[in-house]
This record gives sequence, C-alpha cells and structure tokens, in this order.
Amino acid sequence: MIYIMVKPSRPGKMRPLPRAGGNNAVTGDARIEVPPSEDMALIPGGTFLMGADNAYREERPAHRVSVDPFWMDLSTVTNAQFFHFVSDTGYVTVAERPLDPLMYPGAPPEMLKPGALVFRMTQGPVDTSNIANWWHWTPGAQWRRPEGPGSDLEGRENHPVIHVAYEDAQAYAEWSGKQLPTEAEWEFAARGGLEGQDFVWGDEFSPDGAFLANTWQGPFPWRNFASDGFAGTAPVGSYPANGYGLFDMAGNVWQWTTDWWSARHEADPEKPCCAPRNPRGPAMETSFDPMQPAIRIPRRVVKGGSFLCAPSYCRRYRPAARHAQMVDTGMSHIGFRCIRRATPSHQEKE
Ligand SMILES: [Ca+2]
Repeated sequence: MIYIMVKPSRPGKMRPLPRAGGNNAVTGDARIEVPPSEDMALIPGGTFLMGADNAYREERPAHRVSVDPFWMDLSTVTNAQFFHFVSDTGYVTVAERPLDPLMYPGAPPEMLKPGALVFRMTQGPVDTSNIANWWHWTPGAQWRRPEGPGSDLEGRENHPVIHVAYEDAQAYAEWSGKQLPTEAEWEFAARGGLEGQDFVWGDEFSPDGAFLANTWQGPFPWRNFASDGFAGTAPVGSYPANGYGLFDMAGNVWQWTTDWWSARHEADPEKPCCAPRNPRGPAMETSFDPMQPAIRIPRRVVKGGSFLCAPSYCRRYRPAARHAQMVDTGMSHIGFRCIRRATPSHQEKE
C-alpha cells in the first residue's frame, strides 16, 4: 500500500522567463526568482560545453550548445507522485499492457505478457558482455510491483518511480503541466554551473571519501558493498544537491530525455557564434539499434546513470554520459523528472 507523503505540484500560471544570455549568465530578472512550484529550481540557461572527450565514444565530441532558461523538478518523480497521477487519471503504464507480437518477431509467448525488465544480482562473476545475465523479463513487473508479483512499494513511497516507459513519463508530464527535458537541457542542468567537469559536483568522484551519488561499489553484477548506503534505489534527495539545487542528477535512476539516440554528438560549427540553441537531437531513424535490425523500436537518450553503475563496468554517473533506451521498455533503473519552459519559441514539439 502506498501512503502519499509528497504533495505533487499541479499546473499553475507560467511566469515569463527571459531569453538565454551569455555564458551561464543568470539574467537577474526578478520575475523568475519565484518558482512556479516549490519543488522546482530555475535553470538559468546559457552556453556550455556538452559531452566529453575523455570517456565513452558516444559522448564525443565535446561541443558548445546554448539552452534557454527553464524550471526543473528538484527530484525525480517519486512513487507517491506517480500514484497520485494514476489515481487521478486511471492511467495504465506500458508495462501493464500486453505486447504486440508484430513488433517482436520470434519472441516466445511468455515474453509478450505484460511485464518489465528486472535486475537480479548474480551468484558470482559472469560474462559482462551479456546483459541477459542480470536483466530478466519479468511478467507482472511494473511500477507498483518493482520486482514482479509479490513485491510492493511499502517503504519506497519517496523512491523514484521505475519501470516507466517513455510514453508513461510523457503522460505524467502532460498531466502535471510540464514537459520532459531535451538532452541538452538535462545536461546543462546536471552540470550545475560547472564547466567541463567529470561529475556534477566537480572532478573528483569521492572527495574526502564522501559518496555524493547512489552508484554501485564492488564487482558488478554479483557483489554490491553499498558503501554509499543503498544497494537499490535511494529515496530522492538522499545526497547533496548540485549547484542548481537539483538532487540525484548522478546515479539512483537513469532519466528520460526527449532526444532520439545518436551514436555521437555533432561537432562544433566552424563559427563560434553559431552554437546550436535548444537542440532537440537527430531524427528518429538514427535511433534504431543496428545490432537488432528486426526490432523496430526507436530509442531515446537517457541520462544520469543509476544505482547499477559500477566503475568496473559502467562509469556513466557523469553529466556527459548517455545511454540508448528503447521507448517501450520499463526497467528497474529508469525514472524521469520534468521541466517547464516559458517562451513560446522554446515550447517543445515532439
Ligand atoms: Ca549504491
């Protein structure tokens, strides 16, 4: 049973925001200093270095991008907030609906039952090139039953909602009068005003031995020391906020963005004046998985890494990190948060 502990924000009157200024410039406009709701922070907008050249190939090249100001949820959407949404609308998530056999040629019938991919720790070391060693299609798994039948959300009211497909996140965003962020918006916000640093708090992963995000310590996927306090998801806000006051922009759960996946970023334009402003990513056609040509499920970019990211396997608890996620699949480590844009030219078209 879920107990409502957090009162979700509801649609309210939008305050006008100014246009993007210079490099990470806060405009000083008094009208934007009062947030549309108390659980959102102003992200001032500006030009920043997106991506990284010192890590995974898909993060390259680092390049300059501008984004307009917007508001962002302080935390990822919680189970309690999602419960409120479902109670209000009767919404049924993708993980609760049967799968269309035409979209999954050759899939056995048991794979077409409603469900989601559930992470299970292995008994010992396994081949880490095969994610099927720890991801298991679990009929009956969904946001209310994160580990499948018999599991529930008792004690996890303030944990991030998981097993949400892209359209579930989008439906929640529309209900709450908000939008989902682009990859550029998400990354700008995650960096918290720091330029080109590895982590959302600086260049050192664990300054003075402190854990600043919920990741994985120990050999993945068979031993989790949970030195950071949590083996699974953590309640939102369990670690310090970044420079913009946002919690969990690294680790805990991956977060949906609206951009279709591309294998790498666009390079800087020849003229430094012309950094892309409010980019929205490539066309959908670029996003299909070339390793699974029979599966025509497009993929969007998720950001932030999760409690399953271990340095030995997936060092993706960094703002530049990105991952391709099929839009229809709920997983144990994917959630989302919303934003609000203000200027008409900045409104999303998805
Ligand atoms: Ca952890």
